Amino acid sequence: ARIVLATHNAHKVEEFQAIVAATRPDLTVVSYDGPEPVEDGVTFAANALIKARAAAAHTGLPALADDSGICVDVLGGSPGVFSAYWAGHAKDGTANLRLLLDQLSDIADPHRAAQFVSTIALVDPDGDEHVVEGVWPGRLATAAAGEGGFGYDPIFVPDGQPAGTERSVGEFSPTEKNAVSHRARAFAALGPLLATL
Ligand code: ITT
Repeated sequence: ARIVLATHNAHKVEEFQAIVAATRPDLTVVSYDGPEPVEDGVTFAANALIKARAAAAHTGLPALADDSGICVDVLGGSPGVFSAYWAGHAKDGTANLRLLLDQLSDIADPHRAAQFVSTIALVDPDGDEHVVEGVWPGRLATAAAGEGGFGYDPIFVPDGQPAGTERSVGEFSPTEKNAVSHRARAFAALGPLLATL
């Protein structure tokens, strides 16, 4: 089956292509270069639906959209839906992560808990709509490390790594990240819904 991926973020496209190839090779993911709707929702789900509806309407294909971000406990879940623009209007990943590190500069390790969240909307051209979520728990590092991935990856240290060997997602290979990321978890949660396409 063919499915359109409603994102203009090249990193997300790359990650979805890899996740789909590894877990659902029967699906063909088509990229979307149509109009970009205004993302004025206040939740990940609302924004994911806005993007998926626009792409489904424009292409006539089932559409997937991911709205995602980093949620820091001690900031009450921020940056959250504002992750892409945390340091201003430009989508400058380095400025965003620098600001977040500054905001946490007085916070000691046990209180640096954070999670990456990916919310995926699946919208059928007939109007069927579904929303699923994937969460990747961890904590914020005190300095950026690694060149891999995008956005906040260099300052996010996922849980579950043996003590003394902990790395940021910026230090993960794409294969490592795409096996366990918030995006991979959300995509896996779509499973049965994709079977019907
Ligand atoms: P589209 O709306 O076109 O999909 P976008 O980059 O604007 O692209 P979002 O509105 O969902 O997407 O913003 C997500 C932001 O959250 C993204 O720009 C990063 O700053 C951050 N983010 C999301 N997933 C991430 C990941 O896997 N690693 C690092 N940062 C991530």
